[in-house]
Amino acid sequence: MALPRSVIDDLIPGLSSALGSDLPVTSPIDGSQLASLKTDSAEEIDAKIFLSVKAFEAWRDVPGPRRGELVRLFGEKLRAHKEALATLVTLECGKILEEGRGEVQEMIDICDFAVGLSRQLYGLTIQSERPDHVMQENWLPLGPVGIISAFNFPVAVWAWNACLAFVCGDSCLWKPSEKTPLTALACQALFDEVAKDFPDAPEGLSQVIIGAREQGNQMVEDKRVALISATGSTRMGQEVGPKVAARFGRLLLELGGNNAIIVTPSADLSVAIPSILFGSVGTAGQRCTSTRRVIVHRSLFDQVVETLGRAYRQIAGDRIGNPLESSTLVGPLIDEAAYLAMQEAIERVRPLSLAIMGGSKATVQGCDGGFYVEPCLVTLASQPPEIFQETFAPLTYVIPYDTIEEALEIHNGVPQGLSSAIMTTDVREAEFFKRRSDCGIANVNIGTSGAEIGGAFGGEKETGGGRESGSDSWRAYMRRQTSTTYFGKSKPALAQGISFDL
Ligand code: UN1
Repeated sequence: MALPRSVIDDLIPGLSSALGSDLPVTSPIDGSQLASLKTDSAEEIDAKIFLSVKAFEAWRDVPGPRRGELVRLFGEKLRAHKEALATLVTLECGKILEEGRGEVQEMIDICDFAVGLSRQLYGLTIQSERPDHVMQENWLPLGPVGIISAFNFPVAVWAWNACLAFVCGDSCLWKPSEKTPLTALACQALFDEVAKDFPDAPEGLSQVIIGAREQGNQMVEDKRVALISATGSTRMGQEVGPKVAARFGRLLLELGGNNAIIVTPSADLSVAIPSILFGSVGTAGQRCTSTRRVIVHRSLFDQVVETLGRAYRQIAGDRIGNPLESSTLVGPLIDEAAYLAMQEAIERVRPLSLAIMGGSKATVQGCDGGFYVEPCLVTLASQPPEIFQETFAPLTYVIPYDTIEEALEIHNGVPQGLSSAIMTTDVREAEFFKRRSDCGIANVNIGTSGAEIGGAFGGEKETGGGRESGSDSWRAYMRRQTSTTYFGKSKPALAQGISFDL
């Protein structure tokens, strides 16, 4: 199947001005080059940050619902270009087209959410202890927001951040993964088309910075960027976090996960198995929410391993392939480095494992330059520290447990804390799990991946503590102000009953 490269020019009309020799962009489908871009120079980044400050200063005074209208129009634009953008997502990051569509849908959903939110950025009125005083809590626009996104959700995670930031009155600078800059340019072009007919939208409200670590770092270290929202590995977070903290900037981190599903004796396996399967091998295991560990009650261990094994064999049989083909369930890994990291992780755990199924390189006809793998299932007698590191690949460890307390101990025994799930029909077990799981997401009879945008998304421990997307995550993009007003006529009273008379 020839790659549908025409979507690149269709979605990025100004591509020629972004071309250069610095950054070759390849498709993980077959390793072929899609384009080569020039990266932004230090001066260009400086100018973009300057423009972002100017854009913020204008945009913050536009009424919230009007800001929401711009996001509504952007959502409409995305609806109109959903199929093309989904195709470009697949072309550039390799996820299957169905999931590419899902990702664009996630952008549309967050647009809708943000439009409603634009009329609901509520503050508080607070009872004052003094007569004729009123206290308020106001939420005010924050400033330019720097977004660093990862290759695996090249557009949705930006939209979670940007759409909330826009309705909150902020401008945005986006440094996409160097592996997926074309999808970023496509989103920027769609946004520009909407913004050009929207007189309230200042120039530079949304901008893209093309580059890698060095270019992202310039934004991270620049005091003018009020919030850095970064999605990626724990290692990246460890680098970015102290730099932003040192300049007293705001930080929102979405880092690695090591997500587990606990399968209890009362689990309905017709619910559990598909959830484990989608969580483990969906997106070729390249979601931060992917299922990395399955913690199974000893009474069901063999049955679960056997059933999963059958499904894995079926996938290895004929469902690994070109992600543009509708029969494919598992597309390629992003690149060779990802393939090697998976092999290394398998070798690390091999001496400790009971059995290893799959994990070999798969050949896909017509996609010779791509890195395709058979999903890998590793059974272990207990949880070793060798599996504490996140491996972005379809590599899942199955571990037995005897008591629910022990299951939670295994579950919480990793450094990350993003997503978790339990398969149970026992309400007591479910509630125990929700109270004890140390993750930001704790699902019952639902897998670890595929969260809806309405909830706050993020995790604890080495996942970084940030929350994005739904619920009250918008607060990260605004500054909180406490304001006390005295409307009396006599000498105002002091708080805490202090008298200070001349
Ligand atoms: C990510 O992998 O960085 O919950 C985000 C999910 C998706 C988002 C994943 N809605 O799996």
